[in-house]
Amino acid sequence: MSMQVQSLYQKYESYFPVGTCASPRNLEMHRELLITHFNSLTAENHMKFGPIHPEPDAYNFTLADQLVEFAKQHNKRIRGHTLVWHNQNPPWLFIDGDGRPVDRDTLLKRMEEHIHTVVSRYRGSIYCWDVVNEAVADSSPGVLRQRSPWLGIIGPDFIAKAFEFAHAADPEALLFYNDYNAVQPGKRDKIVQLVKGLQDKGIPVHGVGIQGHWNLYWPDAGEIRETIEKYAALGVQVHITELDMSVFAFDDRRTDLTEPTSEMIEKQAERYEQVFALFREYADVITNVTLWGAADDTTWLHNFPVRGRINWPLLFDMNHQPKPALERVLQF
Ligand code: HXH
Repeated sequence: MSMQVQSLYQKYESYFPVGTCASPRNLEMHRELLITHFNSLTAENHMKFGPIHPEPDAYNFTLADQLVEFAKQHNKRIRGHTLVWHNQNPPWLFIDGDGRPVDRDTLLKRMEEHIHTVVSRYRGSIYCWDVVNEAVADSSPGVLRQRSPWLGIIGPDFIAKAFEFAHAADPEALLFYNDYNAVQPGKRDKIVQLVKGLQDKGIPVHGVGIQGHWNLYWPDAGEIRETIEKYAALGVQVHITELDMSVFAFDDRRTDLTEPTSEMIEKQAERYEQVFALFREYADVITNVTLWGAADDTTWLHNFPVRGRINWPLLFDMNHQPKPALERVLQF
């Protein structure tokens, strides 16, 4: 028995595509939800460097190909995620045969070969790429995150190089810089600085991805609005790339809740209503809104940032039924 609601992506057809992340597991478990409610898909993990390029001379395209096939069959677009990041890399990537760090030229060659291979393979199937993920520092003074082997070995131009390689491999693809805490004023201004710097050098960058890993208490809508305006002022598109609305404050350590409280569910509905209203207002710059999951039974937030803290951050519940948040997002 399942409640009938209108299709989410159809309701938003004149605003922006509405996406979710896909994994081999939820492609099966959430098959109907994916088909009915979302028209954009992002691989949660299997296009990342480690999973897709586990050995220097071996790629594993099986899962990525399956996603592309599913998307073709069901007429969904695909956001590619992600080419250059400091996490989920294969063990071989930054070292030579003797286990010593490789030099700049070697790593640039590896980056170029990887980007060329992956982006060309999906040319025409993947319409945009998160070329660089999470390269900006949170609170330390400089613009760039210091703890990244890409930065350490190549230097700060690793970002420009990644965008150039991606553009060469698929000149039609839209190229994004994607990050979390991207609405937090300090970090937001660094992202603006980064993108401006790329634009000044003539590097092809077409958009900023705002990972919407948000919660009931943060961020406030005014901060989101200001952020959208600042990125839009750069002349780039904005994607909301990884939206979920945790029912917990970030550092809440409680792991004993087995059901969300009714207050949480109501507050969450208000928050989703508020942010989607904002997204609609900026539909001329926001060209994709992607949730980081379809239903509450599979979300990375069950284990982040607190292991085993069950969370209920999405629009469909544990049984794949619409939540009050979904109804409010559809009500306008
Ligand atoms: C995203 N990172 C990734 O882009 C996505 O690929 C992945 O599937 C899920 C989330 C979000 C993230 C960023 C930093 C981070 C944790 C998650 O590191 C922190 C660790 C502790 C405290 C704060 C951030």
